[in-house]
Amino acid sequence: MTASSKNNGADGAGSTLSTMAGPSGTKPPAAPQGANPVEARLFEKAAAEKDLAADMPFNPNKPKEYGDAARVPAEGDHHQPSTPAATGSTSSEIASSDKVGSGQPPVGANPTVAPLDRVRVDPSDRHLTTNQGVPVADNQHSLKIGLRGPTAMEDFILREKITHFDHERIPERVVHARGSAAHGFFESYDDFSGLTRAAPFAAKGKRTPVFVRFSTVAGERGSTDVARDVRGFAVKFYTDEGNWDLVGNNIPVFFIQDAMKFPDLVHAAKPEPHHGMPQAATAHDTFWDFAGLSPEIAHMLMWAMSDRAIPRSFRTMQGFGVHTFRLINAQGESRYVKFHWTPLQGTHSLVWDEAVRISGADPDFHRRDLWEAIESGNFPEWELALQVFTEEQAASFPFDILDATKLVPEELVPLTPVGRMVLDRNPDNFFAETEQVAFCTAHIVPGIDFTNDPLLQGRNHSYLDTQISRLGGPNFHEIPINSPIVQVQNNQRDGMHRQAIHRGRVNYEPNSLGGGCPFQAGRMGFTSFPEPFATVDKVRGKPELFAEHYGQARLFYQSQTPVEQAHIANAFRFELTRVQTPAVRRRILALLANVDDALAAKVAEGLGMDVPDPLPRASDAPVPAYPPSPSLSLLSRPGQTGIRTRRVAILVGPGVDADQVRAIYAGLLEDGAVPRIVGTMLGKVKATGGKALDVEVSLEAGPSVLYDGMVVPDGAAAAEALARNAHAIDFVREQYRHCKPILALGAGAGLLTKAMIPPTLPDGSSDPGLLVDGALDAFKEALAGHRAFARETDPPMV
Ligand code: HDE
Repeated sequence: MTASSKNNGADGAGSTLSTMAGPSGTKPPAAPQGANPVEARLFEKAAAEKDLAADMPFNPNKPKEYGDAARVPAEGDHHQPSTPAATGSTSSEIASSDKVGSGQPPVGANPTVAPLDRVRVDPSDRHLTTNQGVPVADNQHSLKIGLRGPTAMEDFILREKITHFDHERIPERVVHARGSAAHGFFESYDDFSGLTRAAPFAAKGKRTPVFVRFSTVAGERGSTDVARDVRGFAVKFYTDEGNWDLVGNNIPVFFIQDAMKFPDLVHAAKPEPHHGMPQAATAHDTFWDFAGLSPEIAHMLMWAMSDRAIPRSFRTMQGFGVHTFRLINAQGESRYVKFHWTPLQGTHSLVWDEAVRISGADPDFHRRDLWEAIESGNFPEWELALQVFTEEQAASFPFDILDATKLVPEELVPLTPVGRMVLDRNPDNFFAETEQVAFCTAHIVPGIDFTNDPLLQGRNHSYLDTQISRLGGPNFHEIPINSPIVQVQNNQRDGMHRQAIHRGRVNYEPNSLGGGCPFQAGRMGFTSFPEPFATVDKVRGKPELFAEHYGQARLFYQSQTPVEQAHIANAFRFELTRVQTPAVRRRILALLANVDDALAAKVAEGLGMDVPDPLPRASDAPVPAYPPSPSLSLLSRPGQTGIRTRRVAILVGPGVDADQVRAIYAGLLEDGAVPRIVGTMLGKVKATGGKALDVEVSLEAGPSVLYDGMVVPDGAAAAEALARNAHAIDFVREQYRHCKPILALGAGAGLLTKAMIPPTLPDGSSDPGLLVDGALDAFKEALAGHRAFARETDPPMV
């Protein structure tokens, strides 16, 4: 080969070796002879890059961005690079090492979204290191000048450890700070693609991984689980078309109708700003002041003062999407939808006196319950049902489906079950998963869409925004618990704590230098429902139907059983008694007078006040009369899991019948209940026949409120000994007062007598939850029935 022919192929090679300017010819130079592998790749890369750019002489999609053509988004123009080198950042990426990896570029891949396995850490058989991986020889001492000397500034090991510790906390969620979460799956009952193209509903039996976080709303991160409060019920579906977050509550309606009022609502409900009290409670002046001046709250107050606000367990709560959403199928047809989660465990609640005591005995009551159930393989399960309705149906309803203070009664639109959700795995690490998970109502997938509910529209902004201060920047989607299971490919770059390392120089679209990639997906991507709008003005305000505040509050109250109605009245009495300003109390009574006369009268009596005139109504339209809706009662869903996971205390003292205790213990375990032998203190208790029993929990460490039922076994000496212990007497009385099933056998009944437990119900009939010398099976049945509310009196007699 002559020098001149060699030079022909190398024309412009100098420009390839440089990062600025180059010849105007289109033919790229070949690598000079004897080029090292990196240099050779540089030439290969330059040639391929030029070819790629030349593949796109113009942007063919531009005309499709305008007018009607834009209604059906076109797939972005894109071209395959002839070699991976074309889209790389560097030609030197082929250099490999333990740090940079194989040198083979991961074309078309974003490994930061791989399953959590990639970040799960286990230290077995490993020595301690610094965050830089340097082995730590001594983890007991800081570096000092002499044993008694000052600490050396150079102690980078101490400084790294302390500095990290100093920054371990992140801001808590501004609402819903206290929560607990678990992993699981959603399984579709069928192919529902006629209704929606959303991936989780695409096929019968299809499973989609989920992460679910339950929460209270008002309390701080360390507050009690059992405050009277709404519960969050947030589900993150890791679908194969991206993450879908259904960020709901355990109550299907909300306090307010427009996002503009949310900061006011939350300020009023949170601890009062001057003295920071009370924690996790609405029982104070500012909340009720706001409430009485915001009568759209009436319906929500009925729910929030009901036993829904003191659930027995996260596992015994319903969940609701609250807002009306849209379902869109592949043909682009839209229907309205409301989402309902119904627990297989049934809907069960605490009673208020019990909740107050649990806050002291075990403020982690719900967190522990969820954890224990999942650890023992009793996976909680919910059925997802939809209320699907058309625009025409919606127009015929006596309320506006964009108003989050209204529900769609099941009598108007029945529920269609579509799948089940099972929570079968606890998180490895509370902070990494439960604390860092970031839900957002705007995380939706093709097949789901928003409506114009003004609360939902505001939420769509708020959730993403709040993560930026809570999780420290815009890259929170890269935190492993938040990353989807599908590819994430876009041109968003940089920001605090960026994890992904993008190849190539293309971080914009359209581009030809990256073959047009990542390209817009076109029709297979997310498209918003093309909702038509009439000619309207830009205004601030609410539609007229939003002005009716009482019809559904009345519907809810009047659909409750007498026991539930009594609990609602008592909750109002409790909360308003704690209020200090009479005018605030009076306004709420005036609000209740618009809901139900008997309720208003009962609450007024409890406050030593008269019922004032009803609050003036915001609308002259008649209050719609809804037929009662029995499904609004908690008692309408006893559940299908019997006594599984119910906690039962077997109270023992010296002289107890050990054989009987063991038989009961085994009998309860058999059906999945969790028996515990409860005694005065830990250690052996001498039982009949020279036997001994091991106490598992003391009366002091595990008081009555932590159990769903109790057994007092036979044994005269034991009953007498327990009767001398005030904790045991309290235990029995609280079990009784909280309407829990009690089984007393033989001499064990003596303890009930000492505790002054009435042998019959107040009306003289037999108490179905009080089984003296009853069979274990009858006790189990009573336990499955949860509570003997018929025993309840106000005030309690025991
Ligand atoms: Fe939320 N809400 N919210 N909310 N919400 C938050 O987001 C907000 C509303 C709900 O377990 C925050 O990440 C506004 C209704 C749940 O992490 C924040 C409005 C419903 C959770 C926020 C509402 C909810 C939150 C705080 C009125 C039931 C916990 C931290 C326009 C359908 C999610 C965060 C989790 C959390 C704002 C109203 C449920 C500040 C502005 C209605 C379950 O973004």
